[in-house]
Amino acid sequence: MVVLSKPAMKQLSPIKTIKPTATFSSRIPLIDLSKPDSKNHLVKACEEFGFFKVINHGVPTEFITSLESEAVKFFSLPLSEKEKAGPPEPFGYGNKCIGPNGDVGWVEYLLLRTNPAFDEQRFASIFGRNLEFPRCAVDDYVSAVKRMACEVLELLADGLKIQQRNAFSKLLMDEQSDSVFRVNHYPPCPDLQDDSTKGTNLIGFGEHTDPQIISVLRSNNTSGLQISLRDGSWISVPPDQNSFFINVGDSLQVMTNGRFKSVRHRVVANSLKSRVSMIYFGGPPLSEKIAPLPSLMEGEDSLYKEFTWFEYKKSAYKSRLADNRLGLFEKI
Ligand code: GA4
Repeated sequence: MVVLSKPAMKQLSPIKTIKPTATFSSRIPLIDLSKPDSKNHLVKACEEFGFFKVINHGVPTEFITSLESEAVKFFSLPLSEKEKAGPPEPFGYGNKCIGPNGDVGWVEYLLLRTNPAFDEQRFASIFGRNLEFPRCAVDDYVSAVKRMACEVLELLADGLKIQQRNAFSKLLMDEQSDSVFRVNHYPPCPDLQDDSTKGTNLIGFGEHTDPQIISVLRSNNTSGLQISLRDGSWISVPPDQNSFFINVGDSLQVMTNGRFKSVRHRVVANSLKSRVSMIYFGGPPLSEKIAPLPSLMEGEDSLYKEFTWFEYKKSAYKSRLADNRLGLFEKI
């Protein structure tokens, strides 16, 4: 007799491998936030790449180094300790499994809410399970990064000549903003020796776009992040621990009626070094209607059906990582 475990395990696909063919690119837009013309460069970067690197960002170095060293400490704990903060539903500690639908990667992570309005749930998944993770280090880091994300969004609104400078940033500033913070650890991947896998690397985090408005990523000096260009080719992003990398998310694509494109990206595990990254995903309140800003339409029709962030998120959590989530919301 076959006994099925209860609840039945979701079918997990094996972790994919990839030939390390993408080349490092110097084409990635570099935005110096201290320069007066940065708004125009920002708009161009969002149109052409949906991705750029930011320097002179104003995030204090001590917030960055302190959170990174806490993350390294946490990921060095025995698995049984880390698992006290899991499984991620969706918040908490996760190992290899990403999201609820069978995606896997060579990664372990902590996923947290950032919003004090959800304080109960925010750290419950971690502190409630008796695990120490430095709440104030997360708060200091996230508030500084959120401030920078809002500055970028305001410069973008200026660059797009939107009258209301805070048209995008107010969604992140809202008390109910549904933003998320993620700390990822990609251990060095084992040497793959089978005939079919020799010379390949494991996928750390499979290709996807971020559903939110904007994502702000910072990593240690280990490579791994790759972005997809408009022609579908992939390039490797040279790591830079002193800078931030910013992604346009699906919601910003919709709010600009497709003028900005959310960027497909993925992480390939490194065979020699650990990669630690921290990402702030700035999202709107759940009840917010996500629609093109009227001033950006200039007589055009919206490319998208009307939906709220709650509806988009619900549908995202039914999808697989690599799916084109916006497809369901495009007008035909
Ligand atoms: C991708 C961006 C963020 O990391 C994330 C991810 C989320 C998760 O890991 O729980 C999702 C993924 C992300 C999009 C589709 C769904 C949900 C895993 C997944 C398969 C936290 C997010 O907001 O969306």
